[in-house]
Amino acid sequence: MQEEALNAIRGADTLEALQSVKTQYLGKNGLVTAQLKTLGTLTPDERRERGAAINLLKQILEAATQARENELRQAALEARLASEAIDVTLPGLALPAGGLHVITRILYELSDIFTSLGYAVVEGQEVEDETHNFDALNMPAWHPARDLQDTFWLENGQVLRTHTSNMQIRYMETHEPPLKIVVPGRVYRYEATDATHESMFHQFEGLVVGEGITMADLKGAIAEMGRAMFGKNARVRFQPSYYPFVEPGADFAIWWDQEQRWLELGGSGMVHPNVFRAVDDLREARGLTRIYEGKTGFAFGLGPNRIAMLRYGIPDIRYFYANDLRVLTQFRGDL
Ligand code: FA5
Repeated sequence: MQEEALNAIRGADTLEALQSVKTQYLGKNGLVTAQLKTLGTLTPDERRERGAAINLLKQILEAATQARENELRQAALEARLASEAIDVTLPGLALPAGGLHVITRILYELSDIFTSLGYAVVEGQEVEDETHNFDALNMPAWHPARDLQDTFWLENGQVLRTHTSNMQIRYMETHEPPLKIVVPGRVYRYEATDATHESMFHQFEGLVVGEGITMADLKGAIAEMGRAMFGKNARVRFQPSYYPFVEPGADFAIWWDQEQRWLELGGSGMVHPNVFRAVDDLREARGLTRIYEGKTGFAFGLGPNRIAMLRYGIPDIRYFYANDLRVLTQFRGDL
């Protein structure tokens, strides 16, 4: 029986199997216990001899059970350690990380350039009234220039701003000169979309107001921006153009040396006296001093989409806003 019991103990490959073998031999109704119970029928001499043998068997089986139990526990521990081991040399799981939109990065880049020139960056509302989007910018309702920018009208008579120039008015209305601001933001136009026109796009506006500001200051600011964005050989070109809120007005282009071509970027000019007058009217209505009449200033507005398209070779403006990750992740950059 000893041989058979030892085999069963050594062959038990789980703690549960071992427990049932132990019960089978050493339990209250087990085989070894049953043998002890037979001792009563023997003579005292036989009982002593037989009793000693059975106790020895019991001790051997208990020791073997304990040993097997230790083995099984050790093996289970090792298996667990092995399965939970961390191999620090394995490559990590690549978690998908977001990134800044390519237009956001251009707007940050432009804002950084002008911040370093002492400009403040301000943002403004996209739902605007006619006064700030048109009237105060020298575009009264009868003015043909109103048709230059097709407009999304809201049911309450407000508009989705057609340009960031609304912030010229909003800022001057509540701040005194001298001032230097830039305005990155979204604008909206009710027009058919094509490769270079979207109904929602971005603009980047600049406004400087003080005493004795001239066209040379405007040119200097645009040239500084050009060099910071397109390298030290960048040059600026101005061509006469018409915007109701500036006089004189000019479109500007920057020489992109690397590509040996001019980049038409936007419009600019000297702030029209009618704009200063309208701002003073708005200030007066708020109980603030008339302070802009007689001041001088320049303003510009450009399209960052165009910069991004040319710089990164993006052929269609609609890619920027179609939320196609195959396009956007190519320009993710660092966070
Ligand atoms: C304006 O919006 C003026 N507010 C700019 C300005 C500011 C002039 C200050 C003078 C002083 P314009 O409509 O040309 O001007 O638009 C400016 C730039 O926005 C354009 O050069 C172009 O780059 C971009 N743009 C205009 N319409 C669209 C469009 N539908 N889709 C994408 N970009 C556009």
